[in-house]
Amino acid sequence: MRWMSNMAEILDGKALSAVVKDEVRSEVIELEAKYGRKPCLCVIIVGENPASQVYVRNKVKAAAYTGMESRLIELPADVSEAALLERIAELNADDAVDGILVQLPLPKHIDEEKVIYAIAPEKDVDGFHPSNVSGLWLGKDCIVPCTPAGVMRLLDSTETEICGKTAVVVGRSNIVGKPVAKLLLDRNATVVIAHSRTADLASVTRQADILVAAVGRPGLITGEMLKPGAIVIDVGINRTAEGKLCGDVDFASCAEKASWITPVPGGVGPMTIAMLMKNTIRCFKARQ
Ligand code: L34
Repeated sequence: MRWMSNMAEILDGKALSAVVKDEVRSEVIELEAKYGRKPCLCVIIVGENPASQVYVRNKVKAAAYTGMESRLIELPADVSEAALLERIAELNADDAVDGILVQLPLPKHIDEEKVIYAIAPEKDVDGFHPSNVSGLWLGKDCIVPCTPAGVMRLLDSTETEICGKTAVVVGRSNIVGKPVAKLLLDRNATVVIAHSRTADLASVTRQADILVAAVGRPGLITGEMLKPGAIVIDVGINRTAEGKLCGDVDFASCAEKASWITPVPGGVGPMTIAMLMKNTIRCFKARQ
């Protein structure tokens, strides 16, 4: 219960991700006892994008923490599309592998869509394959992309009713904006999707009881664009010229208006990784 206060509570994604990873860790023990093997996640990284290297390292570390198996496949930036597709085909056929993730973005000479389509849907821990995307939109029980799943888990941790609330999602990407909007709709929120062409963004965001920012524009959302008491989830991960991480939300001004707010770093990023662990467990179970 919160009493009157001008400052938002911090929605601590790092702490919540630890809870989720501990859930997975217990489950890995049970699954190994039951099936005689551990879930196995395979992560492919192409090239040496420093941000991707950090994220992938965090994924492998998280897998190790949960006790599941993991493999890291590092391919050179000039690997051919055909060679990458061949590696994916091998992993699809490998019964010891439960989850396959190809870290995005890929070098320009590789067609990301082809790569995503090549991953067996039952091993698609990102939930990016069209068969999982269609499942999500048709209301099937299917693999939900990690970042959107993490956003929902963060919202649930506030124990706020979502049903009937107005949720504004700023951003319409296939990997965040669109799936988050669908998940909020499934919880009976009234959902608005705003984007770069939205006229008078502030008048839209001021309607939001729940605001999810996923556009990749540092500091786009400021306190004056919020309804007092809004829950603010910042999916942005932008790097300043000095290499500092910042979100799409101007934290200082928004923290004075919001009831809850995620920090960057330490908000959605760690939750993305924790939900990847959950998705790997899910794929493992479905393959048994
Ligand atoms: N295939 N590609 C695929 N799946 C994904 O789910 C991703 N994503 C996005 C980029 N490409 C992908 C990620 O893994 C973004 N993303 C991601 C994962 C982890 C973190 C951020 C983005 C993360 O760990 N963030 C930390 C800070 C890390 C740092 O210091 O740079 C945080 O506290 O926000």
